[in-house]
Amino acid sequence: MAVSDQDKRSDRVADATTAATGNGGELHQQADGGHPEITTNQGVPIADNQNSLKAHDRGPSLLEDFIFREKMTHFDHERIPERVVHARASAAHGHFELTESLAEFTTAKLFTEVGERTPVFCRLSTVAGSKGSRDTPRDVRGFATKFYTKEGNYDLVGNNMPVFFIQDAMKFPDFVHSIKPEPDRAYPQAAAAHDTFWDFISLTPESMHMIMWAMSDRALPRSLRMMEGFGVHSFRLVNAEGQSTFVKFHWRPRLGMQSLLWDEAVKIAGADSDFNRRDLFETIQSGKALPTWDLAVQLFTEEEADGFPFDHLDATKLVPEELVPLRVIGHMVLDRWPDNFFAETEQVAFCPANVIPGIDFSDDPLLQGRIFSYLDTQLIRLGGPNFQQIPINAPQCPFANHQRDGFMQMQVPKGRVNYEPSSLDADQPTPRETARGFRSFAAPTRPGPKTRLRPESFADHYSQARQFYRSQTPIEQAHIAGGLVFELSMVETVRIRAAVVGHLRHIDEDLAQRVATGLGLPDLPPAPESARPVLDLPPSPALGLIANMKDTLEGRAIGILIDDGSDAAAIEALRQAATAADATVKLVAPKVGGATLSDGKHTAADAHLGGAPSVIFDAVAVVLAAEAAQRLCAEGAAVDFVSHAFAHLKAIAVDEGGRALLRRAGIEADAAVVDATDVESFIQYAKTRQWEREPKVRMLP
Ligand code: HDD
Repeated sequence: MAVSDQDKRSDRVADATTAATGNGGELHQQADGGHPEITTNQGVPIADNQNSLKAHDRGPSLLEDFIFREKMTHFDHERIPERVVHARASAAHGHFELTESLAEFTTAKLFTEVGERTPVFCRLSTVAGSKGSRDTPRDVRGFATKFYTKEGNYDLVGNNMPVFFIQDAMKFPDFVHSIKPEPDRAYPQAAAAHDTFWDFISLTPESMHMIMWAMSDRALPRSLRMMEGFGVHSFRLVNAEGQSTFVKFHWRPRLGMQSLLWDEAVKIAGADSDFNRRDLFETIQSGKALPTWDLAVQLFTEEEADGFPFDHLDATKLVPEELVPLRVIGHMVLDRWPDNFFAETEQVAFCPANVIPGIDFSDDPLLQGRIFSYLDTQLIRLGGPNFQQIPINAPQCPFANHQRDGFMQMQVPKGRVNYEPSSLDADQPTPRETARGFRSFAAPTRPGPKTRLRPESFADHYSQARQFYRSQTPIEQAHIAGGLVFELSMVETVRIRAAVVGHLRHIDEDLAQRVATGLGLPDLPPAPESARPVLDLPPSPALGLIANMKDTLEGRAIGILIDDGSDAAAIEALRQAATAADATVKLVAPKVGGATLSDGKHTAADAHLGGAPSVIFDAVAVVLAAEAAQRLCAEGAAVDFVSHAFAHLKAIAVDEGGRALLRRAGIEADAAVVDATDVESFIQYAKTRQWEREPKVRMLP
């Protein structure tokens, strides 16, 4: 039966009210200022966007339907290749403000003009997973910042860990292949816990330092706002006299660091696979506890570097803060979510080769390879050489040259001169012989034969790994051991498990023993030969995570479980105290419509109990009337709400009803399980995890 004219009309009306803008072109505003008119990409008004053209009402579709073909063809081409690594990410706009000038060391205005605000776009990613993978795998996080400076775009493309798995870019494709899903079975997604990764690692001793970081809770950030960032490599700053100083960049979160527990991360993956993205979006929309990092630098000369007991050109080494202290020079605030995910977060193209006058590269062989790789990857990913013209990639300062044509050229250069030098057009861009232009630092090169040798100075693979492990608190050490036991338990080849434990013996015998015991290995495997004696470097407190957490609730979340009859005054007191401590509060109820509280008023819930388990909160409260408590004792999600909060070392506030739920969950209250009326204690406990509870709720290796 044909659709009636009446139906067609209402279809069209409904469509028009939600009309999109076509393909990013100008909106076709109605003369009366009403909604935009939907058109084809050629600007032809579309009369019916719901029905394709057919020979008759039940007849075959007609090839001449250019409106259908255009719409479908564009849809068929909507996807571009995802990044081979760092595909999953969230990003935001913001600014960087300089507070201390580095004019003594660099000509880069970004770092010399105090008070200057430079626009930035910052993309924070996981590494191994695909674009649609979960936010909370055990993984390194990418920390890429594009500074739109007055002297061109500067990209600082770092990670949330200061070292890397390999020393030479030549190994990068193998490393990435090994961590990605295995090529025959196409799993596991977003996980290092499988044979090929650990096979590669067991044969790559230089990775051991990074493995310590990756097995620590730094690989499980609670929020992208609560992790550090590092430029990793040494770069050069070059001043007006042409002198160079090495620099390492550090981003330090104003909210302090916070991490998830592994069991929590696993459960969050199911409860909210967009956990970190949602957190970033919601916080930027709210304008509170905005993502803010101080930018700090470590500066050292070539001569100082020559005296370090390691080679700073080796990206598996860090420069301890005790050796070269950090200087905070400014801060970055992210305060604007992108208007369109694809146009900005997906199409942004970072390149470590994007430096500006006054900043230059070091000879780190990992960095040298990156200088090539990123531009190359953008050419295939974004389809050709004009990707710089995409708004998110274009500089915000004037730019001009004679690069022409190519796929998707958006500019319309005028005139006959597309070369330089030229005498035909005096207005053509030419270099200016001023200090403004980029000039590479005139680093002396050593005479000698070409070689593929790794330098001797890169040969110590274990000393800094040991230093990292021994700088951790006992809890953090247990978590590293636990991470290793889990990961290696997922490795099917027993020989590989044993080989990794062999390497651990060089780092710390006790760690190796704990992991061997956790894996049920009958004997401690032999340690492979180490090219260098392993040094006992002094512990560095800066390497710890717990030591760098802040006792604050700012930017964190409290969940309050309520139901009909819950004590309205108690809920209000908790809410007020948490809000005063700068936390967000969500009311969780068995019905999302809410509950009628003790004061007879109906209160809407922020979340349904089934969709808001306690893993998504930093601390929880349970305020229940006796009858509701009895009901919820028979609801698994409610019992899990408290038992998981307890097992994840969170503070819990309960009234009588809440206590009934605790009893049902078999929880023996400790100091951080407080009465709901003791709001002050609850807020105090909620600021940190209850680490001392951990041995009672978890078998630590
Ligand atoms: Fe890389 C992406 C960080 C080594 C090759 N890398 C990428 C991103 C980050 C990093 C944050 C995502 C950028 C974005 O958000 O779009 N990569 C690092 C760090 C490294 C590192 C901190 C070591 C210190 N990377 C590295 C090496 C190579 C690459 C040695 C190759 C020689 N990285 C790439 C890439 C990617 C990339 C294949 C994938 C997508 C992209 O570049 O744009 O070119």
